[in-house]
Amino acid sequence: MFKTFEEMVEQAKSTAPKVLSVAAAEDPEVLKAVKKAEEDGLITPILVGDKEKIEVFAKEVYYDLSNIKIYDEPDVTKASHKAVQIVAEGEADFLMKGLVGTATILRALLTKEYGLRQDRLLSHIALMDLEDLDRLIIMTDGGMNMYPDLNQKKQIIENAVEVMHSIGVEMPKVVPLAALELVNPDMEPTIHAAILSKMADRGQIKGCIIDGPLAFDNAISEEAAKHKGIKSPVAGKADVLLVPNIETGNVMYKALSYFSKMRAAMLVVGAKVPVVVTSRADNYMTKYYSMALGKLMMEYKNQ
Ligand code: COD
Repeated sequence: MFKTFEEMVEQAKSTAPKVLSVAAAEDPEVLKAVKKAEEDGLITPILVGDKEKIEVFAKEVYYDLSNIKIYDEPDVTKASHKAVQIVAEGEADFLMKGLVGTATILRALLTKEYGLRQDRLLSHIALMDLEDLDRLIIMTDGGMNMYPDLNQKKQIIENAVEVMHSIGVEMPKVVPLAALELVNPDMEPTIHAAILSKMADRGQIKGCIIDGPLAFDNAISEEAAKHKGIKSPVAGKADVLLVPNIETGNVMYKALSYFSKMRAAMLVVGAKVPVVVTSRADNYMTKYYSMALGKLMMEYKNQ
């Protein structure tokens, strides 16, 4: 089980590089991340995008592209489809979003003909390494599913649990977050949380322990839970935080990244291969950590 990103990266480095197809690679932070991941033996890149710009930015970040395969496609939608096709045809092992909107790359990924979709929901996870926490924690879904219903929340949890298993957490503790710890019939997230907990108790969701509703403080702080008299196997020990909607997840992620010392790795999971999906504003190390996690996840799925 990895407790820090250093351990995660070390593990990812210990196996042969995997081929990564990068959609719209014309961005200095993307190229810096790809360069570092290549130098560290994590990946072998295939770049898709505006070749002229890729070459200009590569010079800026001192990246020698002479041995790198580049597909010239200045249109970001077409570049996204090309990058997905490269994975679908087996030329690359997994996929990364570069300087393109999340919805654009996700639509390319969801295109049925490419065959990367499976019969399950795709969802976004952010694995976070927080300075004041002694473990890695996932927040989901702050990037793909906007207003998930109960069935979608079940699948979002299952996807996050699979990622936790891939980093060695055998029985992750999952908290469906709400604004309080009691079921309030007027607050849907509390009702969903209670049902999801019961579904896990009855074996309808496997490989994890779920208990909720809990508020954020009681999910991550044993002190806070104790203070409120909450008795729960997951209170203060959450490995996975399920947020009720995309806004909560997006705001939580951005608040943590601006106001605390946080490192993050982000993927869309649930397809045949993991997809590195970071915000365009995320720095190169977030993209690098995401590649490391993507590689581990890919290897876990292929075991
Ligand atoms: N998993 C599996 N299949 C899906 C999913 C999913 N999460 N979402 C849609 N599909 C399938 C549908 O069943 C359908 O067959 C096809 O894909 C198209 O579905 P639509 O019409 O609902 O798809 P879109 O293109 O309108 O929306 C899909 C997006 C992923 C683009 C959309 O959900 C979206 O824009 N999400 C938010 C992304 C975003 O802006 N994030 C920004 C925060 S960083």
